[in-house]
Amino acid sequence: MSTPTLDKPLTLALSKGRIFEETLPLLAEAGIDVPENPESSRKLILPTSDPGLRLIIVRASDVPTYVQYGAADFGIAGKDVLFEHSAENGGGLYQPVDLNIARCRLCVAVREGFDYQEAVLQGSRLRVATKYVQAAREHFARKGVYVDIIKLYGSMELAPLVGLADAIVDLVSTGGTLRANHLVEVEEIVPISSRLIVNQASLKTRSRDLQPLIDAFARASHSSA
Ligand code: PRT
Ligand code: MG
Repeated sequence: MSTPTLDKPLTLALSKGRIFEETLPLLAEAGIDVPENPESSRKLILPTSDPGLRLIIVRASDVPTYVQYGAADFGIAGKDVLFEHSAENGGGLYQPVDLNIARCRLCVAVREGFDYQEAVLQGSRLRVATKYVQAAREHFARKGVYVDIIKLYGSMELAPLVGLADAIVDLVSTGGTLRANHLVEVEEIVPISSRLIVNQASLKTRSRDLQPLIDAFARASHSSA
């Protein structure tokens, strides 16, 4: 007699750091514990207390890619990441729940003393350094401001200080990083939080397993909002 085989566990893609930390309480509300911490264990595949669910730990900006290709059934990613991903790769990700975690805002910031409004009025071409190229391009196009976008992968705050750019487009939460570098926020582009994203095929073929977890995330995010 053959032994019954368990279904492959569902795979949830997460980045370590703030998204992992803020997802733990949502999983706990669904009765799911994660016994290991990715910071100390260095493991990239983590079991949970639910044999039907495992986590994979990937870079924040890679979460949509794992979900889009079905290597993860679902994942959690910031709207900033989702916006850049969909601009480059098209839609195709189902985004059923705003989890209201890892909240911040996408902003334009400049060096203290730089007259941003005047520069915009004058119609001078602004140099803008950012990791969020698509969001920045769209924002300035909407305003009718000509910009040269300079793509950076991190430490955007440095760019206006060393003459690489007039302005940056970056995420701000407490504002501490801007202050420490003598920068000021001059415009909010959009508030940011993280969303649950789901692979379309998984949603069809594994909905019996997935839907209860999607519902649990929705309930947990409402009770914490
Ligand atoms: O770090 P890595 O390059 O691997 O990727 P990542 O920076 O995308 O990952 P992570 O874990 O830092 O951020 C994951 C997600 O958290 C982002 O995609 C956002 O949706 C969200 N989030 C929320 C933030 C912040 N708050 C935030 N404050 N992401 C980044 N920051 C950075 C910001 O870029 C700036 O450098 O924190 C700094 C500003 O913080 P304050 O508090 O000083 O204003
Ligand atoms: Mg980071």
